[in-house]
Amino acid sequence: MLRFLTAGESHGQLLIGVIEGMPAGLEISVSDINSDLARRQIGYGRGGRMRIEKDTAEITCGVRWGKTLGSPIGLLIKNRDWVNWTDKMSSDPSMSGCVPPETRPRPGHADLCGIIKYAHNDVRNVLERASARETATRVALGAVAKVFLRAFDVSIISHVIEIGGIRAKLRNLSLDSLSVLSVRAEKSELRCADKKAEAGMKKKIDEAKKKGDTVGGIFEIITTNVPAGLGSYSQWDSRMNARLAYAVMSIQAIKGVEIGIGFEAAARFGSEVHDAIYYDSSLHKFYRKTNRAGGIEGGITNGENIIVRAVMKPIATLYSPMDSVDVKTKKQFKATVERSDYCAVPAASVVGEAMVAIEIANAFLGKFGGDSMGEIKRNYKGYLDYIHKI
Ligand code: EPS
Repeated sequence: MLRFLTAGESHGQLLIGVIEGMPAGLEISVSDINSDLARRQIGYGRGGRMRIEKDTAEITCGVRWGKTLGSPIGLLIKNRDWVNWTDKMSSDPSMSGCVPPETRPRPGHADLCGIIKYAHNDVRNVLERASARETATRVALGAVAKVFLRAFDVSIISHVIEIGGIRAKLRNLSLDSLSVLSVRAEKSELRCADKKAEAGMKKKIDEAKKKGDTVGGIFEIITTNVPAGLGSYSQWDSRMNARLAYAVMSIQAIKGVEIGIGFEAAARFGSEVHDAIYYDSSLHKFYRKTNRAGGIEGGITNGENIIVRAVMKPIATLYSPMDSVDVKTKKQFKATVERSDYCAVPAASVVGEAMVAIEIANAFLGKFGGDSMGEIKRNYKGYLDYIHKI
């Protein structure tokens, strides 16, 4: 089983991640991780913090001479902004009270619920960990899962399909055009493959910025070459759709997740929702001409691409803040203004890739598991041989 933990505050010294369950013998280099960390930082509409940080990871444990040992892999990412926060975020009790507490919670953030729950009197004690800065660690750990999946030719791409109500027109892409989609998304400042929509989205972000407001959107994650048979209907928490939804829903600011056509299924006839089954005898393969199920039926992958979409709400920190209540005086005030982004949907799509990678790698290891890459490759080959003989 693959599992991971992250630790670290947004303006603390560093972010830490540990992933356990990766087999021995996987070749991994820090550049595999750093390229995804850089992708997470890009995006039109991001705030000042991304000009300070240049996220890079150090692999501190679990890898020797470029190969995993089979032991937990530890990663750390230093926060460059820490130099501006050393006293304010110090663990040293003598620094206590060096800045006054933040007492005006921002609607939509964890601020108020967090101070109630943990009995804090300073919103900073909540927002530091609730911040989406934590997703840098997830992306780093997800990059390890992606490297693992790549060894089995499974790849994951993402792109932004909507920001501030402006929608890209790119549905129902075939496998051939997926690579075009990915190249276009990687070139776009908004990770959007539709140039016209991208221009409209930028205008929306500019409008939000002018008003001191923020905008959200929708991104899509497509995983290709996943074998049929991951996940199971046999228990609620084995279902692949449920596992992916949980993983993606856990990303900060995500308010909804769809698999395949998702919510659209509500308005269609069954014949317009399900994917008819065909068999290609030359390839010894079952296939579909449509993929409305998003690659999952009965909680099990069916061999088609896995399609997950997620809705990100607009970021909760507004430069024109909403009404709030000072938790100390109970007087009505405007919420605290923290430096933040106007739109972080492109970054969230990279985080989505990481969470999907971890969950699919987890299911893959559950089915073909072994302690070394060689063992898993043997198991996987045996399964593919079986599938071709069905
Ligand atoms: C983030 C770092 C943060 C924010 C953003 C994500 O930096 P700072 O708070 O120092 O400006 O840009 O965090 C939030 C949106 C949030 O709600 O906390 C990052 O590294 O992604």
